[in-house]
Amino acid sequence: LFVEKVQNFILGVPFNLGAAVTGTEFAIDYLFGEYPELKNVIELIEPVREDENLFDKRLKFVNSVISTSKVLAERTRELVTSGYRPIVVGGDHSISLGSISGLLAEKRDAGVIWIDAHADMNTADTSPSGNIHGMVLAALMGHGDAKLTRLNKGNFLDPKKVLLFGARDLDPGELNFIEKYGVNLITHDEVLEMGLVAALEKAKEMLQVEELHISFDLDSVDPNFAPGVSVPVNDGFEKEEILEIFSILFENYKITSVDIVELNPLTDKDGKSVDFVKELIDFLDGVGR
Ligand code: Z70
Ligand code: MN
Ligand code: MN
Ligand code: MN
Repeated sequence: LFVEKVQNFILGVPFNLGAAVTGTEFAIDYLFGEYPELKNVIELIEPVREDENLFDKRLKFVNSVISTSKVLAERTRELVTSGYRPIVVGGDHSISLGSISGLLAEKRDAGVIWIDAHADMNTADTSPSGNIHGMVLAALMGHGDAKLTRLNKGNFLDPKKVLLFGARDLDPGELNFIEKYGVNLITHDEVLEMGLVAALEKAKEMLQVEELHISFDLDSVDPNFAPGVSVPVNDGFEKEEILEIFSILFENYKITSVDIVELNPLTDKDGKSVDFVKELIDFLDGVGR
């Protein structure tokens, strides 16, 4: 039996304006420095830098976030249409507004698993920071400032098709949001209680989708193993657990696309995080259908 494998196509998006701090804009150069062979396989998406109202503390750098996400959405859509599996390496998590909007334009019924210490489900009204990387998942479900929600042209994610997995640092507004809209949630504590395999079984019952996008934020990993992130949170998954999660997801769903975001070279130690991102890229090369 010959089953044609979906080819991965890696996009690098060296963007940081969705986050509070500098660093993730150097992530792709960092990867290329450590692993020069990746220069041949990663297509760069140049961030777009727009004029900004620097007094806007509710939606920081919103124009640049939107313009960059538009370019990424267009490219992601083209790749999905052509039968590829886009692997989007960030860059801060705001770029998922682009990758997921591009995916949904082509595959309206796809679901999303958001593997992250955070929920990224604030709106401009609830955000403690004004950083858009903390708002993108809400925007993709159609909530928040119209500048952000417009981007995916009404192809909003159904909260029932979204699963937040491994969260361990939720803001009050995000907890409200999850409850109000019925977003699926399995916290990191729940994963520890249940065990990883049982947690992913539960995920399968919750997420009734065939096609799934994996949005992986590196800060879902314990900072002891992946310190190179912009907003570290204590505890979290071990690297092997992330690989196991990915393996099981590839067994349970057709994985349409993947984000790997928030790699920050300025906070990395001994290349731990960049090595893990490379390991993940290699792993994705070997799995799937
Ligand atoms: C906080 C906020 C966040 C990622 C940090 C932090 C959000 N909830 N997201 N790192 N990827 O500012 O909204
Ligand atoms: Mn995130
Ligand atoms: Mn995060
Ligand atoms: Mn731990």
